[in-house]
Amino acid sequence: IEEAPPSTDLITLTRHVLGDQLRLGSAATGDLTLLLTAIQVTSKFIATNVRRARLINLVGLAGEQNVQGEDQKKLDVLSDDIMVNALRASGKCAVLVSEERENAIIIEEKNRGKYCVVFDPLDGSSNIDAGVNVGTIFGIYQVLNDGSASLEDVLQQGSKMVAAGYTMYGSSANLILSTGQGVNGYTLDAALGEFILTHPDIQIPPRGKIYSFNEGNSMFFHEPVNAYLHSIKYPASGKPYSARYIGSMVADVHRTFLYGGIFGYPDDKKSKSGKLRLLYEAFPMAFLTEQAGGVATTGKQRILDIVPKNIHERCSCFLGSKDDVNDLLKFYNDPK
Ligand code: AHM
Ligand code: MG
Repeated sequence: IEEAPPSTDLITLTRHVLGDQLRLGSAATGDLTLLLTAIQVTSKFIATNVRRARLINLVGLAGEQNVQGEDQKKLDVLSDDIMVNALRASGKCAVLVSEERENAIIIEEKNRGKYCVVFDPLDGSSNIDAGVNVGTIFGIYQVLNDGSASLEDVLQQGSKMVAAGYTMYGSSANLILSTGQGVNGYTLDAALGEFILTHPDIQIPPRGKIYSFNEGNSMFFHEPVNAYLHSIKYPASGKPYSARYIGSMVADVHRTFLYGGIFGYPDDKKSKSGKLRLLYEAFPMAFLTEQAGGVATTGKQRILDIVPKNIHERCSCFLGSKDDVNDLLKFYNDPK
């Protein structure tokens, strides 16, 4: 069998985003493209570290020393450093919020740009020792007033984000991105060092056959969630849904985008606000979900409508196929 010749017209992430910006005309300054270039570099750097983690002593606890007597950093602390350094150096950021840091970083005036980036540098890092997929999640806002930089800039509704995405570090590194005109997926070509467009215009199937919850928490779940789960496990059709739960949000959401179904991390009787963080977990994933034709809700309201009160707050989170999430909402709206 003859192999097809390799493509000589690769669409890189930068080329793709630049094309979008050019189409927007004079309003676009190219700043977002430059910021996304910085984010791409961090993803490549983190991907390399995740892959080599065991070999270069990155697994384990921060605070330990390696054989050379150097302080070791846990992979999530290292990933956070990588992100903060690159974003600050890009000159395009005003405020940064990281899961790893208690306080927001206000970028000093001389390096300041007009974007704010909220991110979880290495989500799912508790899985890393087992080689499970982990990822970086990010959301991008524009500052409220040009030149300024304050906490208010990152306490805006999720719907105000101008872009959001994640990079999943698995057998390959996949960067999924939306700048508000649909969702595209890019795969890192390690030889070229470029993210290449491999999943154009991702649309979540309107209905799936998979549910993804940590059902071990069922005894704490509120009634609508348990009633919904019962309905998909004991359906009149006799065809129950399949359970898939990796426990790494990026991987569980990624599968949900491609195959459809529902992902949920609800608030419950024990975790009153759920577990997932609003700013840098729920918002970016909700933004991508809606851009891909799905629904993202807390059960009581649209996630992107929430106005955050503090940068690390948590929220209940369900997202995925439109029909599946709407089925769940019926149990919230019409409790028996
Ligand atoms: P982390 O930010 O400390 O890594 O926690 C977030 C992770 C998500 O990736 C995942 O969806 C969730 O925690 C899994 O939680 P649980 O182990 O309670 O099911
Ligand atoms: Mg996290």
